[in-house]
Amino acid sequence: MMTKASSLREALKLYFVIGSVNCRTDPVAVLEESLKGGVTCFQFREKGEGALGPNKAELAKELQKICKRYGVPFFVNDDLELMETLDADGLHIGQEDGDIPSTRSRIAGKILGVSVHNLAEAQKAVRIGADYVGVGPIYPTETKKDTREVAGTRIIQMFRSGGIALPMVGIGGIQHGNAGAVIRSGADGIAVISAISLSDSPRQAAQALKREVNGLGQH
Ligand code: 3NM
Repeated sequence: MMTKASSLREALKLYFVIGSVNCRTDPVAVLEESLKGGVTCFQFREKGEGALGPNKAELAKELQKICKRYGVPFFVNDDLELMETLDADGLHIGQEDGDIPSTRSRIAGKILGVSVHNLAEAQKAVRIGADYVGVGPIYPTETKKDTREVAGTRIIQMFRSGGIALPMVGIGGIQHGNAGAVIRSGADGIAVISAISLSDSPRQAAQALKREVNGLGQH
C-alpha cells in the first residue's frame, strides 16, 4: 500500500467515484472499463436514492477485486465498518460523517480522505492527520443534491496560497474540457462520477480526462 505523499498524489490524479445508482449499466463493467482507460484510484460511494442496503458489501467486494487486479487503490466512502471488513486501502469522509479525529485513530495505517469546503476545514483536516482532502463542488453538479455552494477553481488556489500542501482533489461537475483548470489551480487530481459513469464509453471518457489531467488535452 502506498503511504508516501508523492505516490498518493500520483494515485489521486484520476479518481473515479461510484455506487450502483451512478451507473446506467453494471457498475462492475463500468469500473473495469474506466480502469482500462486510466483511472488511478477508486472510491465506492453507495449513497443516494435507490442505494443498496446492507448487501452493498457484495458489490463492494467485487469492485475491490477489480481494483486489486489493476493495482489501483480502493477507498470506501463513509463506512468505517465496511472499510475494515474489506481491509480496503482507505476511507473517505465528509464533514457530517462523524468524529474525524477518532476516525483517524481507528484507521491508523490506512489512507484517510476528508471533504473540505473552506480554509478552516482544510486546516483542521491537516491537524488531525488526513492524507488528502477533496474540495467541492468546483462546478455545478447534478449528481449530489446536498452540496455546498459552487466554489470554482479559485478555492483550490486559495487553499494552496493559504498553506495547505496536502494532496488535494477537486470534485463536482468536472468533465472533459474543465478538468485541466482544476489541475492548473493547484490540485493533484480530479474526482469524478458522471463524466465517466454516465458516458457511453467509460474507457474513452477516462482516457480523455487522463490526457487533460496530464496537460495533454484541451485548454
Ligand atoms: N461530492 P459529478 S460533489 C460526491 O462537493 C460529490 O463534496 C461533492 O459528481 C462535493 O462528478 C459530488 O458527477 C458529486 O459531478 C460529483
